[in-house]
Amino acid sequence: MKRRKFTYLLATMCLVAVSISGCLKVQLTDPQAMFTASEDEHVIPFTASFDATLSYNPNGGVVSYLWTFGDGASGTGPVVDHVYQQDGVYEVTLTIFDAEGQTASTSMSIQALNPLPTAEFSYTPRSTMEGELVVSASELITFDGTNSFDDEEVVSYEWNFGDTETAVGPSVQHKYLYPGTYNVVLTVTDNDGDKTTRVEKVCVIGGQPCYADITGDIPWSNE
Ligand SMILES: [Ca+2]
Ligand SMILES: [Ca+2]
Repeated sequence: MKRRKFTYLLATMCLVAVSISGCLKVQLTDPQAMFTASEDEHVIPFTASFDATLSYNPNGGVVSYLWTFGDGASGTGPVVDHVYQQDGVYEVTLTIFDAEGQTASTSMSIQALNPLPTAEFSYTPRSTMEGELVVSASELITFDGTNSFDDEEVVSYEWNFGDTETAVGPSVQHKYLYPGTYNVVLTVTDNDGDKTTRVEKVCVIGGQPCYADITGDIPWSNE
């Protein structure tokens, strides 16, 4: 009975000791690095603002903030701005320092997105008939996509003329054999492999060739 009481007392003492040391251990001594970003995904170029004022140090203030933006640039201070000029995925790292030289770090990924290319094209010769742009069957039409553009470079131009025929190149020629309305599709690809498509209806009429400078007074339009 006495022995049991002693065991109980010993266990209680151990528990108390563990709680005391546990309490001492729980006391935070390390600084904690934290930050927020105004943008974590955006089309370039863009400015991202980073705010580390949530960071704290239990033993006094944070004395300095060091940032690396993942693209070779760095900065200091609790709040910083950085401009991303090139697309890619960047790792932003914040390191904070306290007065005793202790440090803490944290990181975040920033996605800087590639701007998509823009597809534009025109075609000649063409005429206006009853307010509609038309081209003639059996006439050689030039499709020109050179007004397409990108923030860097358009590297390919693919054409689908809507009559099962296709072509490749910035400026191409095509002849429609039969009258009708065709969807011409130009797909441009930029140097990052991103694509944009433009679709335009082309109205093909039978009869003789007509030219872009003839508007409204072509013989068969007055019938
Ligand atoms: Ca790019
Ligand atoms: Ca681009």
